[in-house]
Amino acid sequence: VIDSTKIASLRAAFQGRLITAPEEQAPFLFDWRKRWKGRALAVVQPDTAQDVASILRWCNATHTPIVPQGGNTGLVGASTPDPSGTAIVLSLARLNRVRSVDAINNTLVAEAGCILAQVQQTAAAHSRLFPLSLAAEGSCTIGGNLSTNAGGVQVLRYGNARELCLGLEVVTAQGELWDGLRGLRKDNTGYDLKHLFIGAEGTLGVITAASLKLFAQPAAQMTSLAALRSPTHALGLLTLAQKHLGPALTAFELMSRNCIELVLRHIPAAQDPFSAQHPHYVLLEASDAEGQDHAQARFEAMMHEALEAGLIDDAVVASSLQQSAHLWALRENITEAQAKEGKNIKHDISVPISAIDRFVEQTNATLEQRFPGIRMVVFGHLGDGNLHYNVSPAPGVDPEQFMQQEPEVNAVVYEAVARFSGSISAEHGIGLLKRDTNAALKSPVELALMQTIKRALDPLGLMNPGRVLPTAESLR
Ligand code: FAD
Ligand code: 2HG
Ligand code: ZN
Repeated sequence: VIDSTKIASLRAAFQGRLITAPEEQAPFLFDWRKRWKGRALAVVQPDTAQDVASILRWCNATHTPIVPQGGNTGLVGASTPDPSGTAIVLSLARLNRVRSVDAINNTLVAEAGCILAQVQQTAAAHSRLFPLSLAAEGSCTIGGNLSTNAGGVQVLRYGNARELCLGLEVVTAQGELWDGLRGLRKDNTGYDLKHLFIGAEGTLGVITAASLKLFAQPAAQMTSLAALRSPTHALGLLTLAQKHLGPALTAFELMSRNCIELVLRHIPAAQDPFSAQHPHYVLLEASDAEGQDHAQARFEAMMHEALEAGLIDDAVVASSLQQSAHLWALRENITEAQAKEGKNIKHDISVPISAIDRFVEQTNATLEQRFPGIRMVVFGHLGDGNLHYNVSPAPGVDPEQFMQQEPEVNAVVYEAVARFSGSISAEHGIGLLKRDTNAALKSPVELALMQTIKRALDPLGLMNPGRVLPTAESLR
């Protein structure tokens, strides 16, 4: 039951855009995978950080839970409300201004609702690079990227969202505005508070703006798709590429054949550049500071050695921006294609890079034996030791029945992750999807420290309740 008195009082406290009509609220209530559907008291779209602060003060006074939302592209069920209808969705979409660019300091201050692609374009307009890059960049926001500590395809060279942030502006759970937008590379003045809010998935406060690091744009780039036999060969290629290219190696993405098949089936413009099929592929990108000839000579020397050493069976090297975009499309459309294929189970694991081939070999074997015909849709950021170790049902298997096996599939994968001293969430976060598994795997000391931080910053438990950490109720 929607509380109309409460909505009237929110409307009075906040003069901005308030969405209460069910058809207008709908896109804010579902997650990208359409896995979680909730209800909200209202969707609130403030224009300024001061508006955010006044909304949070109202939420404190009325004990109303808050679900911050950026582009709603998160994959772990953290950006949509629960079915109770008691929370507000706080959409940051209208806080979308780039406040300043300092090309000498190599910094850019963006509001939380800026779309990632908009920030990349603004940096490029100043001949600078903002290197965070992921397939959702046309709709995800800087606030969401920082709140999930997003990774993407260039972490290998530039680090994840945390490493790209120098300062934050935050509205605390109590509704105070903290201006921590310092653009400093060095600042040892006590606890580094921004790191509490980065990766917190909206459970500690609301990010309203960020000071971001910019870099020099590369003078030239080389993109190649290499076909190879196994993840072990891919590790050999990674070592070789790092030896030849050092920090110029900016992306190293692994894909199993099933990934390419899904993209070819569901993405109309996609084309297989090879005439034969191969078990695995690696998309490599090198970014060179010196220019095209230098880039090409170094890259081709490396690929030649890889062929000679039998690490790769075939390769295409893009000779135009358009060809490079086609190769990247095979990689960037896997998530979309797997969703079009139907229900699937996702894992976003990391293990030490040196163990990745053994992890894949052993875990594939167990899953294929336990779930005959299961399709391993394995891809991701091999250079970071992070794989999207996803699975789709065998053709013909009822999707609902397959999803009922999720706990069993997860148990196999997470046992292997533990055996290889890995993580169950490398870059997507915990949200609702992995909350209880994470709580079971963390040491009691680590979990208690997290709960202490949560209680200190959000004593009423209003910030994105039930996400990341179990609530008292869910533990009962
Ligand atoms: P949302 O989904 O809206 O929110 C995510 C979390 O952040 C929620 O907990 C929300 O409450 C919180 N939040 C949002 N804004 C704020 C704020 N201003 N203050 C406080 N909390 C806030 N992720 C990767 O890491 N790497 C990838 O390569 C990658 N590729 C993807 C590809 C596709 C096709 C899709 C659909 C998703 C992909 N993701 C990837 C996941 C997702 O895009 C990222 O997690 C992204 O950072 C989420 O940004 P968002 O603005 O959509 O956040
Ligand atoms: C990617 O690397 C994303 O493309 C999405 O992190 C992963 O679909 C997924 O599981
Ligand atoms: Zn990823």
